[in-house]
Amino acid sequence: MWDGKRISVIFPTYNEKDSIRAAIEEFFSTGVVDEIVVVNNNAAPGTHEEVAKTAAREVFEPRQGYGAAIQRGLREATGDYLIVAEPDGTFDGRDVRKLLAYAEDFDVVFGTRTTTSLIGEGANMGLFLKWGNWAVAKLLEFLFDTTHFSDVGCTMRLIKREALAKIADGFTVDGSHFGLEMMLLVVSRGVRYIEIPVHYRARVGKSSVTGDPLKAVGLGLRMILFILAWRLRLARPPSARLAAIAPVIILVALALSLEGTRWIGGLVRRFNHRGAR
Ligand SMILES: Nc1nc2c(ncn2[C@@H]2O[C@H](COP(=O)(O)OP(=O)(O)OP(=O)(O)O)[C@@H](O)[C@H]2O)c(=O)[nH]1
Ligand SMILES: [Mg+2]
Repeated sequence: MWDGKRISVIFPTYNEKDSIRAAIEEFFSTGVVDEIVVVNNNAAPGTHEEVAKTAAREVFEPRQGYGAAIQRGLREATGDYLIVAEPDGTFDGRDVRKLLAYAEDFDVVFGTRTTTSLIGEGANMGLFLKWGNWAVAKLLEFLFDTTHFSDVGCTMRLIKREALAKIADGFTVDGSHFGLEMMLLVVSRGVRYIEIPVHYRARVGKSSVTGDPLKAVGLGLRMILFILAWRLRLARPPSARLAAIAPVIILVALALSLEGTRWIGGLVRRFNHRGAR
């Protein structure tokens, strides 16, 4: 309980057999968590046995994917404030109280994993992932004129039950960019939100998404297109669509033209060099 509110934590699980029990114990040890709902998403053998040793409630979601699992958890949780996190050892139970402190003024509190001094030894948040997340977050911030965002991939976040009721009918993504869809729904439906720094630690076991650079780039591109598509769809009146994403088109054109100028310069230099021989 916190401030008279019941607190639920949602842990989607796929490949966290070796860390899930400790994660459940760590989050319960905060003393404020009333319920932990584990969403077993066709998880690794042995996961169920580990969860059974704890006080968490386990539900089974056959529809595969990060988004499908979290949506199920949000439907199952019974608390007033719902906190989503991952049971892979990356998130710190102590951040629960930080999210709750901000819940006094906001209906959704997003975490960000890009705060240098909170990135733990061995955490999967090198330069590429940190600045990649930051860049996509800035695109979202600019195109939707939001408050500060610096991460589009942080699972750890708090949502109040009433805020969830305002956005839940808009969930469509079962896969890895569900977290971004939730952010877009929050910023576009008049929900009060803030982003705050959370710890990000080394993962226990193997990552199935951002641990693979190719998958991470693919996810990043998908997220950029998803944000642009949302911006186009929400442009009012529809004739303002081009204007809505014009700054992005100009930036891309500029980057390409700079690259193009360099390329033409290189050609000219090579041509001159040959002429001089
Ligand atoms: N990959 C994957 N994850 C799922 C699925 N269903 C639920 N999840 C959960 O989604 C979370 C994200 O998966 P991770 O493998 O940790 O990927 P990540 O968080 O991008 O990368 P790291 O935390 O750096 O390992 C974990 O808590 C998984 O248990 C699924 O079908 N596939
Ligand atoms: Mg993870």
